[in-house]
Amino acid sequence: MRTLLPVSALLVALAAANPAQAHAFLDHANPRVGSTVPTAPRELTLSFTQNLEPSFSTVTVSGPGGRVDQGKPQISGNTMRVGLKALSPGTYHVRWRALSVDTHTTQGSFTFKVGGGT
Ligand SMILES: [Cu+2]
Repeated sequence: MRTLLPVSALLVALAAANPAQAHAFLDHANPRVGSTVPTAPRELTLSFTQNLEPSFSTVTVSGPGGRVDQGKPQISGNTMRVGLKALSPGTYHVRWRALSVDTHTTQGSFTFKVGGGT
């Protein structure tokens, strides 16, 4: 019976340390994750589930011809925005890394496609 106590205490501690929105996860993006857009977007917007720490949050976008993002993203609250060069039709790979205000780092990637119109 003595060994059961520490285990249940640990479970309670884990549950308490893990509230519903513990980290900044990607909530939605524009262009949307996995989508095909008919015309080339001029910017990429990522919205997270938590506010971001601007200095350590980054995003890169690369496509058939290499990197197409215009460098440092603008970050405001839970939103990260980066300008895009003129995109030709093809598949684009987005890689983001976010430091949330609670100092946890998350990262992820997804693709979207710019249609050729034919
Ligand atoms: Cu967190």
